[in-house]
Amino acid sequence: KSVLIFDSGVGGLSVFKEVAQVLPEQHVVYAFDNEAFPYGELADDVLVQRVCGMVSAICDEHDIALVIIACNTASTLVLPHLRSLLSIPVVGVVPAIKPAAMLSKSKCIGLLATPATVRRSYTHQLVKEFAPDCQVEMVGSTELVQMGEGKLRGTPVDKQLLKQVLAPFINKTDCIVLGCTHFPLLKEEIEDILGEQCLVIDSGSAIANRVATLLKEEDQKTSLSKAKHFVFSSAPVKEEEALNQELVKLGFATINR
Ligand code: DGN
Repeated sequence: KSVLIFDSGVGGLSVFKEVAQVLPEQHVVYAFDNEAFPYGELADDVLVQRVCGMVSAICDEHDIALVIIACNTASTLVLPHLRSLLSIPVVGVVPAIKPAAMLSKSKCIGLLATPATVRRSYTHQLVKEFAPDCQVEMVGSTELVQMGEGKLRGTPVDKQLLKQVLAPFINKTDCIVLGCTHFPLLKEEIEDILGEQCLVIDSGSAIANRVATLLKEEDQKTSLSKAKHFVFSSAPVKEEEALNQELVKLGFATINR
């Protein structure tokens, strides 16, 4: 049985890397909805339909033990719908507000996510529940999603633009949450700009541990094979050497377009 990791683009690969660390033998299917990318710009009802449609179709066709929605934009909206459709565990990735509030000394924290995640009532509820004593600076950016996609394809990161987007956090917050799975791909550059005094955290390793626990509870057998992982996209992707190399490096053997 496989674990399905789903995102609108390649951001979910940041979650895959964490899962592969904890469960190196686990067979993974990675699917991305490049036809509807970027999710941060979609209407809520469109997003619910797309994610439910694509994920349930893949689960019907493949032997999937567990689904990870490796996208904060989708998770903060779609999880209840998806859980009512599927009979297997569905793990979502949502902003790590709780650990940030616990780690912050100054009680001034930041959330860097997509514009949609920053708007979601789910996100505001997280803040109310887990960071009531914190001032939370929220920045929604689609440019950074594009930057993460670009970096994985070999495009140099525009540090000037990154600095502009991060400006509300500079010398202000002592901990920021990467609330979009594309952003850990830019973690080094973000840390360089924010400096040592600001912790940069994401949900990746917590998700990987949660997945390991759930699989153990379900007593799923991991699929062992040399050619471990498969990739699916909702629309053909043009031949991209840098992306291909990255996928091969991560152990994806078959790329289905
Ligand atoms: N990677 C997605 C997230 O975590 O929110 C968003 C990417 C997008 O489509 N905007």
